[in-house]
Amino acid sequence: MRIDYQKLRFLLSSALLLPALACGDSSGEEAADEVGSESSESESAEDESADAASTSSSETDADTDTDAGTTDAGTETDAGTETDAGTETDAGTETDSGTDTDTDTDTDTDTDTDTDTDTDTEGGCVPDEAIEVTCDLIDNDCDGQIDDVDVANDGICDCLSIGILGDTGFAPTSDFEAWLEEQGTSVTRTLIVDQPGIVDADFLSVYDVLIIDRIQRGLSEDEAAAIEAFVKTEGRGMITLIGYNFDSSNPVPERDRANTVLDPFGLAYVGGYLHTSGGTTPIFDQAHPISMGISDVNYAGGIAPADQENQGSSEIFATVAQGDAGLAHESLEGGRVVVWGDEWITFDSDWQGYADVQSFWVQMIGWVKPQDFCGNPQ
Ligand SMILES: [Ca+2]
Ligand SMILES: [Ca+2]
Ligand SMILES: [Ca+2]
Repeated sequence: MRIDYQKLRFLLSSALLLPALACGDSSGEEAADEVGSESSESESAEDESADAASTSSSETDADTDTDAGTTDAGTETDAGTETDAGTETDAGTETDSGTDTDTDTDTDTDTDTDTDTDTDTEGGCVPDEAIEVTCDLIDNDCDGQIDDVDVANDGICDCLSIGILGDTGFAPTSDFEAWLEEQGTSVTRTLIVDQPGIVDADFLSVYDVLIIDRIQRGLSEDEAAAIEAFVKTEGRGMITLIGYNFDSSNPVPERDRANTVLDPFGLAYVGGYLHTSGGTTPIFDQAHPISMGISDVNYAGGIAPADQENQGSSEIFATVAQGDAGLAHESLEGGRVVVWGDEWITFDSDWQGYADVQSFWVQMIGWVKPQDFCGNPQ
């Protein structure tokens, strides 16, 4: 179910840039039909009378304005229609009415235009759900946000598909993944160490948000480029975490492995390990949407994030005494990346005794998720 839905989203991603597409399509079809009927059908008396009837029923000033440019064309058409006028003189006399009839046909187009105007005013669709509950790339409740589904009102969009790359850290994290799913999301963790080249556009296409956990190997250039496109071109989001730098079981420091993911964005974990003597509570920027209202979150040592190229815009939203702890980056193209200098916020142990861990995740995901999809209702 989720995979089909994501592929649908992938195919329709360009179309989604037009929020009112559904209604726009229908009016477009009607307009096309009308054009076809004008050009292909002779104007029988029946048509004229029908059009005349529609004339009397649709009275719009806008018609007059819009038709001003097309009335001449309509009159020319009538010149050809004088055949019909010849058939029935009186009716021909009313050919003027017929002229109006053509105008009426244009009027129908105008009526569609009016519909479009209503579209703009009323949100562009007919609601079929009072509160949106269906992840189908349609704005079912016509509030201007596609798939802003959050049945439990927990602040995390139920339509999000989250992919986690890499292993868990040294401590259990089952609560974290279970919690993400309890919020309505779908979550898939992929261990990449024995799967070279697994990260490509097709692999990523099913995800809206990517979380880089304790990454076991560096990504290839092609893999990193796929993630770059995932964020920059597709407008999707990524959150990176970093574990203990001195991983004796792997010759390449985790920092360098994680930086293969961040390098295309000009971002990096920099410097050595920030020791915090077991754990500290960062200072959170209360003005940033990620960290607003957040204070009680553990930071148990890690590596500082940095923006080294200023490709887009970056803000440090959390610091510890030893250095920066959290960085929020928005690419020039709009896709977003959060770089967090630790991974303990995924540990079950951190989910006990720290009041704001869950809210922190809600706000990180809400900020980093695609901006044209899956609104954040609250
Ligand atoms: Ca909606
Ligand atoms: Ca929907
Ligand atoms: Ca939810």
